[in-house]
Amino acid sequence: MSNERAAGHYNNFYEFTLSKDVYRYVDKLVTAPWPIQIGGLVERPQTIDALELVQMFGLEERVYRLRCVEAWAMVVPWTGFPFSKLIEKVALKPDAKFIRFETFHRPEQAPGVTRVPEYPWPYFEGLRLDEALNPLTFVATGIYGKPLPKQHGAPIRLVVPWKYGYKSIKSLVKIEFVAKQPKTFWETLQPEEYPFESNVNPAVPHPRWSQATERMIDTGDRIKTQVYNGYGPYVARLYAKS
Ligand SMILES: Nc1nc2c(c(=O)[nH]1)N[C@H]1C(S)=C(S)[C@@H](COP(=O)(O)O)O[C@H]1N2
Ligand SMILES: [Mo]
Repeated sequence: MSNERAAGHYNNFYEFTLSKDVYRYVDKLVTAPWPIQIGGLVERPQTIDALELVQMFGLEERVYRLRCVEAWAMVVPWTGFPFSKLIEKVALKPDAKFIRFETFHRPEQAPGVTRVPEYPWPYFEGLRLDEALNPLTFVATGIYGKPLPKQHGAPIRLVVPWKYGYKSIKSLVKIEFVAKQPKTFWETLQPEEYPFESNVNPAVPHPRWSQATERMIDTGDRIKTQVYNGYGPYVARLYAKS
């Protein structure tokens, strides 16, 4: 596993800053109460607080690799619950095929957004329904056995370990089930560099750099990147052309 301090001092969270020392800028974020709106193509749309979700589903721990598209990586123990538990609770309508996720938008608490006004805030992401239902897709409320520090996406975030890190959207406030593939934040800005699917793949270089290897943020070791970030046995069948 990666060193806890290193993991919490090298983050991407553009709402606060474009630099990696996010932990210096997060104090003003208010993380409780934290209502999350769950809606769209579901039978039981609802607003649930992050704490209530934890009480409802309980917590388990998962040690996952996290691979940023910028070719750095870490291995961290998340606590949380599988995303699929949430789907059972809201009951999907049959035409729900994708999910759109959204982060908070509070320029007074996260002033980084005002420094890049050309970005389409609030940060948003998306998954196919079958990707979201995969048992690896995780909702994290903690890391290293503690509640999530703000720089890691407090109080609640998504973790999709076989995709580049930007798919793992932090500080979630909205989950919407939809019929058509939603746009994502990075896809809106640079579709060739950050496509919707964005599975980790060492054989497909980013237009501006190789994805063949990655640097571990704590040790500095450079290691080979694995296809699907090493989770192929669990997810490759999602992408097998029939
Ligand atoms: N809302 C939001 N979520 C986000 C980001 C962001 O800037 N804003 N950055 C993403 C990127 S690029 C990565 S690599 C991971 C990093 O997660 P970590 O800082 O907890 O390791 O968060 C992702 N989630
Ligand atoms: Mo990233």
